[in-house]
Amino acid sequence: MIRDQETLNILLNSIARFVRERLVLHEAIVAETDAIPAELAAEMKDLGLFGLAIPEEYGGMGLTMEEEVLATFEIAWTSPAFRSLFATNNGIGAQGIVIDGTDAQKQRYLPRMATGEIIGSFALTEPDVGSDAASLRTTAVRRGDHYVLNGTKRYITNAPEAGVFTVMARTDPESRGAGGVSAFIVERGAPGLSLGAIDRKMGQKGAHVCDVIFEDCRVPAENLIGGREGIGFKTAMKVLDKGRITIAAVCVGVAERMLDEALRYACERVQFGKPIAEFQLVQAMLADSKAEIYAARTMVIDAARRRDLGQDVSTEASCAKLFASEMCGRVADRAVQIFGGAGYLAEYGIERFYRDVRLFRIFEGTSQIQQLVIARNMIRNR
Ligand code: COS
Repeated sequence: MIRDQETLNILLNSIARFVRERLVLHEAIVAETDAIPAELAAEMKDLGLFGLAIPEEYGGMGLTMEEEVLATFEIAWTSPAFRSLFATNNGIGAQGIVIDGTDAQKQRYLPRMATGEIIGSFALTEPDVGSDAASLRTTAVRRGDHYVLNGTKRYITNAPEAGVFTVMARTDPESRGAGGVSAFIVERGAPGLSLGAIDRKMGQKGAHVCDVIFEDCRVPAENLIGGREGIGFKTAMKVLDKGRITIAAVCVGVAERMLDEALRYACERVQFGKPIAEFQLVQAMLADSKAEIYAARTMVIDAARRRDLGQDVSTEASCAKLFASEMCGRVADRAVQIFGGAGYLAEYGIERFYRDVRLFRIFEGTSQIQQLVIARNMIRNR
């Protein structure tokens, strides 16, 4: 749902200008140094990017899902690592509080997340628990007015920068499944919380991931999200429904960028006496990419609109994430192919995107998990 097209256009234009005039210039240096310059982070804060999807009453922009995906298409016209810095505040790092938090929890954390003063992070995955998220082993035991957490979380995006974590832990040791899981807000300084070394990754340099370790970590009972035990897995799934639509939007934006680069190169690169864009086999790669991006874009907007209408979008979110992330991989592969030898060289930048986008088929649910969610919902709703 778009509330006011004119205001939205102003926002989309200012994001597009910032991305193209500031971020694109810094792509190579961010990849080389594995760090986003502080002045760019400050500019992101000034633009309000940390609070795009945080409700206005807590200092954010309160974008609807449709508005957010349109903004995300623009944001994703560059290295995905830039977006990663503020994405968890709009997505998985804050939405547990937005969706299921108590008023007091919202008041305490969301305003600082909306400004970017603190970074939020989402801690679900563990060393032995990935796709089968409901079997997580981190425990949370109530002791008076505190819970004591023990366990390790793995591949946690933005953990090195995070000021606050949404942590899924098992409060009911008798239950091995989803019903025994609760969600907690854990502050960075909590006694017993420590971080592992920053992981070295295939791509998305500048975005950081590490383990989060809880050793008798004391968390105030008032930080139990929603104030109720046993609903944490559902909170995580609701957060991921939204997250999957946003990741699909990122896939569309990055794919558009890669296709733009491939088209430009194909029009400039001359072989057999003419630009390679004039050869039909190259045209097929360009055309297939264009059509698939259009399809993914349309799916993302439809899923977003349905979520704005309050519909259950578990199926649509998974369809969009599955199709868009696989599409993005194909577009990246074709872009490298169109660039030929140059596509394999770091200086042209296209191989960096090829590595960056590989993650989209894995995180926030692998393609195989999306297939499983879609098929299960089909069978259930038959
Ligand atoms: N919204 C609200 N509730 C949901 C939900 C959703 N989208 N999806 C599931 N639930 C509820 C179910 O209704 C069920 O509730 P009841 O017990 O009251 O019936 C409960 O949550 C458990 O669901 P389910 O039985 O489907 O859980 P499973 O363990 O069988 O499977 C999958 C869940 C595989 C879909 C889930 O673990 C998953 O998404 N895994 C991937 C995790 C992931 O994306 N990790 C990425 C890391 S985060 S970046």
